[in-house]
Amino acid sequence: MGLRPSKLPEAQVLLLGLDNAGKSTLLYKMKHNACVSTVPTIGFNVEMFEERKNRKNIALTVWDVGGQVKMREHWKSFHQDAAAVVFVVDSSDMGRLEEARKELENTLRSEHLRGRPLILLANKQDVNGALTVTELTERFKLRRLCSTRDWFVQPCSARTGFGVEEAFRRVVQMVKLPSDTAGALRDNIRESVHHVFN
Ligand SMILES: Nc1nc2c(ncn2[C@@H]2O[C@H](COP(=O)(O)OP(=O)(O)OP(=O)(O)O)[C@@H](O)[C@H]2O)c(=O)[nH]1
Ligand SMILES: [Mg+2]
Repeated sequence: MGLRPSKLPEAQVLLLGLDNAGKSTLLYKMKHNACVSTVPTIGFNVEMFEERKNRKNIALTVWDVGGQVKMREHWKSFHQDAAAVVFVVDSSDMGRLEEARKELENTLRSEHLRGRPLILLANKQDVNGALTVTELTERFKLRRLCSTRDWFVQPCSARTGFGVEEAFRRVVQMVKLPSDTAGALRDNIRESVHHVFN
């Protein structure tokens, strides 16, 4: 799923969550530190980031997939290469918490996402009455749900920028890079294919 040839270690990050959770707003805040006005995403948005991890530069590709009901059936097409899942929740929308919890549970059941870290973003903290990290952790029963993976809940507001940098840093820290041996093997295969066909 890479967007450009890169010699840097690469990882794909999947940004999921219900429609209106704030995924696209977050993506552009992370990428450009800009407040953009968004429209519901039909399909996906994708951005590349170059970051430092373990004293090396790495390339992160962040896929922001639309969260409307008709889009959710496509989420699974993005599971296979995901090295981390970032699930965005509108912490102020009590009426849709259960729907969000069910979608998260469903997503984490995927074989392809087994053992992948989860970063839950408790977004819209600027709204009065938004659920806290502790409340969200309990409502989502995260300790039980994530007993076999690393997980972290970060409060943030894509609108004001509160917590967004911390959220991104946490993603970089928790993302699992494909092992160097896998990368070397892939490069060897690419070279062999190139050799055979040229
Ligand atoms: N108050 C507040 N509003 C936010 C925040 N983040 C996003 N919004 C608003 O929430 C609405 C939906 O934001 P989007 O980023 O388009 O939501 P999305 O998750 O990408 O939605 P889909 O593309 O339909 O899946 C927009 O009006 C945003 O301005 C936030 O932190 N606080
Ligand atoms: Mg969107």
